[in-house]
Amino acid sequence: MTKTILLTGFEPFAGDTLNSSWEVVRALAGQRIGHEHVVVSELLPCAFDDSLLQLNQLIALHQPEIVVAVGQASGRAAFSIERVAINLKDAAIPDNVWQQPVDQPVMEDGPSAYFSTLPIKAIVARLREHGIPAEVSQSAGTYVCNAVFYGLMHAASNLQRPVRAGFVHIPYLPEQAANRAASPSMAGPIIANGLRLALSVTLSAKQDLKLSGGATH
Ligand code: PCA
Repeated sequence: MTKTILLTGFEPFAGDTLNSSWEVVRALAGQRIGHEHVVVSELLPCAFDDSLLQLNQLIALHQPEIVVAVGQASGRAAFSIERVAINLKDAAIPDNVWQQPVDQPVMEDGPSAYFSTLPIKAIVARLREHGIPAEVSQSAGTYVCNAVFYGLMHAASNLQRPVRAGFVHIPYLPEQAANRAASPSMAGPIIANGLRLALSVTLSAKQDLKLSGGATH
């Protein structure tokens, strides 16, 4: 029986017409990873409340064994494998339904933070081996991506069956960066390959590698 890997990407936001996360995630729909896992790709709205509602419905519907939420991080030049989701919404810009929460919890009475259960160091190492820029990121921000990451880890920690889950921020696609001076980007096929590698490491790594992935600031 095939097992499901749920990959999510976001709709465009902040006036953009593209979101690299959805462009790449949808390109991976139906692909097989390893012998028995298949990718299901789903789109999330860039809206604080609806994204979490939909994510929970998708987890119930697809019963995935692994969930990786993917978001676009403008200004970042590398794959950012996120380490920690915090229980905080502090939106610098409104979401797509004009909500702009400031200093509110993602979940009342939730823990302050959840850690990714993906093998984040092993993923960074594998991507680098393949010549793809990657780093551990210590913050997914305080906007919709962090809220989805937090809600995902909360959901995963409350399921009966074990589900490994985490969040990956990716750069702009070149076509998004073309009209923005000095904006970093990464070609779609490279990002897609990086996501496939991240998923296959997640399937094979029983535990994470003890490699330095820290930051001094
Ligand atoms: N990036 C935003 C929200 C949606 C997306 O792709 C973020 O980093 O919060």
